[in-house]
Amino acid sequence: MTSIKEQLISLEKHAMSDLKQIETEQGLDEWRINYQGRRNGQLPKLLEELPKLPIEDRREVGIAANKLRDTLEIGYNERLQEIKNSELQEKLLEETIDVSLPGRKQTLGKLHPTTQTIREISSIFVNLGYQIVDGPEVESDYYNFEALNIPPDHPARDQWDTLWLDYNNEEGIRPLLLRTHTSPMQIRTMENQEPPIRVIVPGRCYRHEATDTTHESMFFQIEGLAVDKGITFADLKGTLYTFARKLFGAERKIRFRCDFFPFVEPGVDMSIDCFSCDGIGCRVCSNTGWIEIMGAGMVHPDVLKRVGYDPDVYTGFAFGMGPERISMLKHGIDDIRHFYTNDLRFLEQF
Ligand code: FA5
Repeated sequence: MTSIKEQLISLEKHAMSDLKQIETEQGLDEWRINYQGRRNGQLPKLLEELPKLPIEDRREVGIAANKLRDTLEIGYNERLQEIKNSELQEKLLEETIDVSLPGRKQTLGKLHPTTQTIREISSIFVNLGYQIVDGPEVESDYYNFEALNIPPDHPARDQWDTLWLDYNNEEGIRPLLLRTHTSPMQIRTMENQEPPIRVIVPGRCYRHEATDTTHESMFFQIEGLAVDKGITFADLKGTLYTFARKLFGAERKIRFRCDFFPFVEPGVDMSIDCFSCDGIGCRVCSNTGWIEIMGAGMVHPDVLKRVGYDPDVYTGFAFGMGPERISMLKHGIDDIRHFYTNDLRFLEQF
């Protein structure tokens, strides 16, 4: 029968060779339980035989057993360290940053195409001596309609249907609305300053629209107003021709036609020949060959009187244009709805 001493030597040999194969901390714990575990560990089990030994052998075997326990403990700790180091090494390798790789491209935001067009149009008028002013998008019935010669029940209200809001203050309930055009700012400007006036007003407008290729329910307008002594229809035409030539180039055709707006007399609409079909007629221009870009006219004498100006002394012209339609013309965009669907494939082109 092999002696306990020999069994201790064999146990050490096996334990140390097993230890070398272990690659994980969990494996290492299992190894420790197998050899040193209090209940069924191989070393404690062997030592249960110790009391059966003759007294003179016990001391020697006890020393050898303690030595083995230390060896196993040291082996365990060394292997644990090795495993931890190799895990760390792997982690470091995984997390290594290759500094020679090119960086990730950052996409830069830019101005919306409508904003770009508004700025371009505004700068043309600023160079002609116009001032840029701003006005409220939530308007009263008075400024949006009545002061512009559109009393309740006037048929012109039908084409400018919008969203209404009730505003309750000390004077009672006052109807407010989302403005349908920037023309209310004609009144507000004239109420606030004396002629000479040269202003443009860019801003959002709202209408109850069945949207199509050229109509949105939220869109922008740029209003223009010039009031002074001796302003005539020739000034209106001259100013708008100059503007159109600056913006579109001399080759684009321009057309004025009579139109009706209750707050001007006479009234006109100004159109540009269709960019898409060069005036032949297509889906974009509803087969007319022309795209209307603005309404204009001489400020109605009743409007001047309402703000306290003497129409025998002062005259003026006003115009209102849609920058989205102008953007469509300039860039060959065939549907106004692209502007506000937030599709980056569209927006990134500008
Ligand atoms: C008006 O809104 C008048 N206030 C313009 C005006 C001002 C006339 C001063 C005389 C004097 P109109 O409804 O035609 O008119 O609109 C003017 C321009 O706004 C149109 O030519 C078009 O370019 C743009 N526009 C009108 N409705 C829409 C819409 N639903 N979607 C996009 N653009 C529009």
